Amino acid sequence: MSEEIISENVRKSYHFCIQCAIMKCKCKKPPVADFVVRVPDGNKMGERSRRMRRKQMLVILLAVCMVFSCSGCLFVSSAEELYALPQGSREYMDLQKQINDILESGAEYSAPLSGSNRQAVQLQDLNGDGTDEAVGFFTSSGERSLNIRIFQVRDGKYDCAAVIEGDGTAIESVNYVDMDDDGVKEMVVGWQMSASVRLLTIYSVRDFQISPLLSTNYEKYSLADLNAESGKNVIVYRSAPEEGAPEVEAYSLMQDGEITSATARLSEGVTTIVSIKQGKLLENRQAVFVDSEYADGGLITDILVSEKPGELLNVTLGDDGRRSESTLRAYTSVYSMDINGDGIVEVPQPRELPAQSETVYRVIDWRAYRKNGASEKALTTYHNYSDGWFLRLPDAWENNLTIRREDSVSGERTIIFSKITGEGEAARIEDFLAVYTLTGDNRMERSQTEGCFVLKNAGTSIYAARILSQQTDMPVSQEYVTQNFELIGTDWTNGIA
Ligand SMILES: [Ca+2]
Ligand SMILES: [Ca+2]
Ligand SMILES: [Ca+2]
Repeated sequence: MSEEIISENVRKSYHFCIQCAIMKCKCKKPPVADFVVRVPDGNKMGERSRRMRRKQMLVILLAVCMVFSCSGCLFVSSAEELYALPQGSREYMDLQKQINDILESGAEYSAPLSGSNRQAVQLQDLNGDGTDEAVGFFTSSGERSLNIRIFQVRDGKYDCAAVIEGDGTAIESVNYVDMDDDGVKEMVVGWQMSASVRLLTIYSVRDFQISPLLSTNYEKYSLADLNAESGKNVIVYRSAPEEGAPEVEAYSLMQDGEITSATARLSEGVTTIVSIKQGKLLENRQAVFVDSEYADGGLITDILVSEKPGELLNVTLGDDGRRSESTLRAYTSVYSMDINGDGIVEVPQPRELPAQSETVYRVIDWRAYRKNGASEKALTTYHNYSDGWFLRLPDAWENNLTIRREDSVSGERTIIFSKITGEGEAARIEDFLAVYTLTGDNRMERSQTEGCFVLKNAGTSIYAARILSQQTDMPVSQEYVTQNFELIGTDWTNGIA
């Protein structure tokens, strides 16, 4: 931000009452926290700035709410207070009053249970006019008690423009997606009908006229964008019938307002879907990668593509059409992902290394797929889950690599990479690289001992390495290790709606 812009700003202090979760709360409870937001001067603020400010305040409020609701340190006493909107503008005060009226009439909030949109009141620009609508989720007494109210800003105030009513015990999830690219988002609502039955309904909300386009049972669903021709897709997953494989159905909304769909099957033996990701195949074509638990153990990946509306193919099913044999693996800690950031999703295929003891160590070959089901190795990693890091391995290490762990020193966990030649009694092991996870009080000193170099300093842990020897056919350098060492992130979202 330039000096000029900063000079136009004024600092405003907002008292944020954690006990009430309300900005500028006027309750008499002692103040718990204050924060300062830098906002443009009111006289110079355009409408866009005002909108940004309102959004900024709401984002901060929701972020703080999430922090406190996730940390187990809940000061707020009810959902009503948790989701109270900032009362800093006429529109929001008006919306808050309308919501209060709804709540005082006996309704309660009924926020979606899962997915990424879980607030009881959500802001979404449904009609693409640049102004957010507010979408509130409630349950009232009586039949069809679940209801979703859409509030639109008209003449500077929020009015209830449409209501979606539904049966069931809860709203399982909600998503907003413009399936036909007409500038108006469709609403995808999962209704929890009973403990085991879910109904997915896609609504058109064009001109705030509610029109159900489709209702279907589902176990899970995801949003995807498989090709330009079919717009954005809603993909529904249904559990397997008694014999056979789980069904997948991809829905597209065509320009004429009709829904078309296509079905495919996951592998026979799939029990539970654990991860759904969209990404590219080697041919640059978009695909959906579905990782599932398999039979009595292991993971299997099914890769789905759609070249045109009304078509859905599982490209990894084997010749017998029963299961995606090439992706089946016993090791279950890692799911398909874009491991090297090139947009292509790779499927992990663990490979056991020659062992030095009874403990088995594995590296992971990450395979990229083609539309015909063939695959190529993209790269190999060693994933150390217990210490939270992984290393991309050079191709030159592919043969003769062996790994062991040494944890004998307190506060120091070590993985040793070695070259192994010969077998059994005649095996010769030459260590060439050690990677340390240092956690003791003296971790900084240890990371600076001779030959040691720091890979990442993560606060309570320092990751460091030492080159132990140079083997002619297992090249290693400080530069290579530093550039190819990564911490395993905690944001491995599984993409399941
Ligand atoms: Ca709007
Ligand atoms: Ca649309
Ligand atoms: Ca990739």
